Amino acid sequence: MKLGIIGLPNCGKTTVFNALTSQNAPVTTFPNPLGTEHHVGIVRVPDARLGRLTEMYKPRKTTPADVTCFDITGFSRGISGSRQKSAAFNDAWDADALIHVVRAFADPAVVHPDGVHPAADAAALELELVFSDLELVETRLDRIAASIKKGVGENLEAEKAALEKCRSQLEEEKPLRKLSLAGEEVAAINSLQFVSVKPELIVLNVGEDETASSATEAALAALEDYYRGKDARVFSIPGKIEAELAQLEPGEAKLFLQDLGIAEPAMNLVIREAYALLGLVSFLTAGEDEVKAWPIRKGTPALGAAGKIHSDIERGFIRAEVVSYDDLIAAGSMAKAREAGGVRLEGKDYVVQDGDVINFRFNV
Ligand SMILES: Nc1nc2c(ncn2[C@@H]2O[C@H](COP(=O)(O)OP(=O)(O)O)[C@@H](O)[C@H]2O)c(=O)[nH]1
Ligand SMILES: [Mg+2]
Repeated sequence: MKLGIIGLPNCGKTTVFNALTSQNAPVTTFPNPLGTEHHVGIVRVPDARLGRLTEMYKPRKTTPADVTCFDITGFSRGISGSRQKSAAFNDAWDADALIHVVRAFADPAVVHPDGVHPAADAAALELELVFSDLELVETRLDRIAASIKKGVGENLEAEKAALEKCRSQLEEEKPLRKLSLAGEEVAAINSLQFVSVKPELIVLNVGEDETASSATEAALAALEDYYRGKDARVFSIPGKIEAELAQLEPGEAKLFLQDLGIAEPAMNLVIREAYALLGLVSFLTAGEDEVKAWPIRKGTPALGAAGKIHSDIERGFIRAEVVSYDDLIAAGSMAKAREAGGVRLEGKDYVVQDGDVINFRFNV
């Protein structure tokens, strides 16, 4: 599952990418006109449960769940009407969910053509996504009309009906994300590379001295107003500080946060929300060797979860021994949880829940 970062030039996409991935990809004060950078990184999902299990098991290794993230360059005002649009739109289409960075920081050293107007900037980029999708719809509808005219369009009616629904939605400047289509309608248009359909999370990138200012409050309110009913949540983070924080050793980062009186980086919340936005939950495995969180799609059965660990475990699956994280912590140890009857034996169809601590029994 992949997160793509989008936003207008110089809004802080690469900065947010660095904060998410602890990388140190180069940031620029001038947008790269060629838009050729394409940073890819791994986002580790912060999970306090891993800390508690690590205290309990003292494993050699602790491994958080992770997802891939990439930094998409090339979006700008008017891009949907230009020929160079393909790379950025393809990248956005390739993502399973989008993080849309919106600039709020004022820094005059960082070029911003028409001044900093977060809600207007966000709306401008959303419109590019909508226009690009509308163009896809219209091109496809033209082809379908031509086929029907030639008498070879009899099996295109379902697709045509679905596309017409999409067209009215997009003509109202609304993203396809909010349009509810029936299963067969979705299937009929699945091959079109729509981008406004992607789940989206908005990150307002605020200046380091602006985290609680009235300007930030106003920008957040304006963004929330714009996104009301569009099914996208809005967060604010001081991107530059978060990127610097992500560069520190864990010990140093902890001290830094203590000095600021903050429990955890603002980015952690964004990451957890993005993880949920991708439709992912974590099951946990715990032993002396390793404590680990495994990302699975919500609704995955035990057999599928077993396959995440190893195809042998899936193939030789016998039972899953499952205890919820809360029951394990309440009991104090696996042995005590077992005594208390908190450990269940589940079959291959059991739907794995977020925070299930699982030991698979298998035979190969
Ligand atoms: N002062 C300040 N500068 C920032 C912040 N976020 C990004 N920048 C600067 O803005 C410029 C553009 O950021 P970058 O991440 O490269 O933007 P991108 O074009 O969207 O990838 C760089 O010089 C960053 O250091 C921020 O929160 N505060
Ligand atoms: Mg960049």
